[in-house]
Amino acid sequence: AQQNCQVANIQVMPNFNRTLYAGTWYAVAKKDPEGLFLIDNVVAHFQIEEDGTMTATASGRVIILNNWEMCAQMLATFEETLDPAKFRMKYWGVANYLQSGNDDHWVIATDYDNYAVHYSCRVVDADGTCLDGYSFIFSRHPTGLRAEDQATVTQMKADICMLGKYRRVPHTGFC
Ligand code: ODT
Repeated sequence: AQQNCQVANIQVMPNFNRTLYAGTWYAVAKKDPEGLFLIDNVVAHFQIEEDGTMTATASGRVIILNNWEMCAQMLATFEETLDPAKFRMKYWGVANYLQSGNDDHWVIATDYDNYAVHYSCRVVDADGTCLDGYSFIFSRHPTGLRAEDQATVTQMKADICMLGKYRRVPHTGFC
């Protein structure tokens, strides 16, 4: 495990297989970026298009304009890079008042059937560490991670230098 927290040294999923990754993932924990957007009830659906590219939809509870709580419907396309587990995610909302942007989207680790650890650094600091980033822990199961996956996921949180910075993402049926 790397411990110097250089973004450039972060290890991602070897031989990432987007076809196995496709389908529904429930966020169970999140490390927020500055200016948090998706709060809870976050579910993502990845699909592989006929041309082989990966796209996704996601929904989650957000609060916009100070006090307006709603279920955001989001869309994303993924641009490949030289590393199959590292994408650029272009995202936007179904409604134009939702966030849009272009973030790194790295798959750190997944067993495809139970858990996935996602990482995105938005701003790399002058020393090479991440100044502003976010990460989702995903489960295939709406009830959360299996007990046998928890140690693996904790190790991954440490490897990406975000251990202790996560909060639970409840699923209450809001979205
Ligand atoms: O919630 C935040 O604070 C930052 C996240 C903003 C980007 C959300 C865009 C979602 C677009 C549709 C996405 C699909 C899949 C996403 C999987 C993980 C990362 C968002």
